[in-house]
Amino acid sequence: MAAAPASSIDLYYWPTPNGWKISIMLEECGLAYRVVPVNIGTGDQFKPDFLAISPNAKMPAIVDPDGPGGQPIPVFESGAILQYLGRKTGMFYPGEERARVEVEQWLFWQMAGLGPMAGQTHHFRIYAPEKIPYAVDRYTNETNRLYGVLDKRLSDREYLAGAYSIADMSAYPWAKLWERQGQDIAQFPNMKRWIDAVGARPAVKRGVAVNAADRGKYDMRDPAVRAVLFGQRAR
Ligand SMILES: N[C@@H](CCC(=O)N[C@@H](CS)C(=O)NCC(=O)O)C(=O)O
Repeated sequence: MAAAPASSIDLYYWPTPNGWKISIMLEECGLAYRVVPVNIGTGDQFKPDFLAISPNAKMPAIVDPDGPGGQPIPVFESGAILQYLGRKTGMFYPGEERARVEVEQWLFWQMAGLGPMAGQTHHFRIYAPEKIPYAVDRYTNETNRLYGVLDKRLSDREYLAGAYSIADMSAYPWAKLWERQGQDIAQFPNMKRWIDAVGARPAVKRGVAVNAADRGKYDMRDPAVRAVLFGQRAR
């Protein structure tokens, strides 16, 4: 493999929906980057070097060696990374205030709504050792409600903020997993059209394919993996 250029961005990454947001954006922008795998099933997220970059012990994170003032800058939280890369490149994150607010509303809707709720839906539907009907219903219903909001928003525009943007890149990786969230996509035809359109973009395909084989590196049923991912408390 050819060496990455000196200015390439380090992407701390594992192939999950939050990781894909950033691999997609880097591909969309044509930025040079080097993937640093963070195996969250075996605890790489708790290593001191990674915590110095991402104190919340979650990936994704980046280090841009060519940050403001030409100095390196670390960034964690996928929404903040998308905004940073959008500002850095001037791509997929418009500068005009009204257009920017459109993007930000839907970016934050994803960060605070769709992502966390769909994540809990995955947890209680797929990973929880016992199926707790109240929790399964609560999160499946909330995900369904959010899908309704997304579908309505997409009823009169192609993408969440009109033009394709970081808002779409944040929501697509979660929305494409609708089956795991117990949803029937036929109920949301505008959302389905949008999932197909975003998923057909070459950069999105490349972004989702980054280190895809790593997904098989651990088994969520393995008690050691479950202890790492689901047994966390303040350190
Ligand atoms: N709000 C964070 C969430 C990141 C997140 O939840 N990452 C998960 C994988 S999708 C992770 O690193 N999990 C490891 C852990 O929970 O220990 C973001 O959007 O960047």
